[in-house]
Amino acid sequence: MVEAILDAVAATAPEIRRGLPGRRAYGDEENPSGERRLAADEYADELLEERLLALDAVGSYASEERESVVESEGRYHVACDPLDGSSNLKSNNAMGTIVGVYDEPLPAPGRSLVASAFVLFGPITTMVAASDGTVTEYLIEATDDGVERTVVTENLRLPENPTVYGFGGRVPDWPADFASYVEDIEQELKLRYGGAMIADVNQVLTYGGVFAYPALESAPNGKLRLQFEGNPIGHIVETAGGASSDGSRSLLDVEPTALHERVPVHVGTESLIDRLEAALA
Ligand code: P6P
Repeated sequence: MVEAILDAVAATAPEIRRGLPGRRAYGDEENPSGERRLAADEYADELLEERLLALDAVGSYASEERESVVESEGRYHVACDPLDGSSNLKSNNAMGTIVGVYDEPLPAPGRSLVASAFVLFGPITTMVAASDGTVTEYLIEATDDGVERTVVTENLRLPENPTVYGFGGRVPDWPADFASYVEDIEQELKLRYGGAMIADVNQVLTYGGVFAYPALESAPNGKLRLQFEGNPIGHIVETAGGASSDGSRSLLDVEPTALHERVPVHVGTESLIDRLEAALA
């Protein structure tokens, strides 16, 4: 059942990627988080809604682009960021799709995730998926016979020694306690920040380190959404042997209150997340 959901997301990826070149313009509407919506955002959202709700396993579909949940009959509840980092389309940088498969109606706690995945539209298209306690990386290719999902990394784990960091928000908008944490980290690691969470998190999964879109003075809950970004990415990083935090607890332990609520997101090598929580305590 869960595999069918991951298969559908993988099968839709090449079609989303092929649709990007002609959809770089902003539409007239904003998403429920008040962000301008690209034609590509709408396109990816409509494709994923259609493909996922067609599955017997899917009982509801929600996305960053829609105000409310679309109900159906199946067991699992899917939360999507159809095109995370879509503002990178104009500059031709990486972006992709985030999916969380919850076993409870949305908004749901991260602990009810049975699978999480992101598709990364980089130089090649890959999918990183956490399910059954392990993280797997796949190559996604469109072939004459359809879409192939080939395992390239089994039991993906963060490296022992961290190398990279990437922090969102503007430096003057960082609270003093986070800024002091950054002063230490930037002495130790290399900056890797590209404006699409999943591309930056994939650097952390590959090289070890920490990604954060923290609480800001102007936005105490940060920018990223718990249901569509924080929970699935936190689930993937924790399953890969790392840690996640909203600043004081695992993202998966944050009790949800609203479908589009924002949460400060910090994910990466466990020792770096421990140091972050000590700095914000
Ligand atoms: P900023 C993309 O819009 C996103 O939701 C995340 O993918 C990314 O980490 C963040 O926002 C980028 O935000 O403020 O750097 O443009």
